[in-house]
Amino acid sequence: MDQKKVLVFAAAGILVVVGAYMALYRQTQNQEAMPAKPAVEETKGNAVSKVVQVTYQNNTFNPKSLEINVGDTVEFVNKHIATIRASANPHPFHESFPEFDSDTLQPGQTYRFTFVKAMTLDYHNHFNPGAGGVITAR
Ligand SMILES: [Cu+2]
Repeated sequence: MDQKKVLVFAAAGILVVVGAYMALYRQTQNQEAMPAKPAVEETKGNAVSKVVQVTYQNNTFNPKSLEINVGDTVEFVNKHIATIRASANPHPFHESFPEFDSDTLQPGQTYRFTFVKAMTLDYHNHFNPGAGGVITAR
């Protein structure tokens, strides 16, 4: 084998190794680009549905009044020092919209609810019924 052939084989070998490395690298990058959990914005038809946060702290929902689009999700975050429960009015039986109920949320826990129809939801913290809020889905 002369020197020229050796060089050609070496070059071809390097190309194969580099090509394989790049293919693997690209695959890794694609995996990293995959979201670990559902994206905050998800497209449904033409509309973009959002996840909007409502926090609870110092016996207050924030924001107290919230307007969203049908299809949006509201995420309740308990930043309070005590257990809360977001429930539809009226207290104590929540009969205006019982399917909304967050059940018990410990401090730090969250509850997500997706509004699938246009409505106005008046709600409160079941463990402190004077603390309430309103969500309007259009
Ligand atoms: Cu209640």
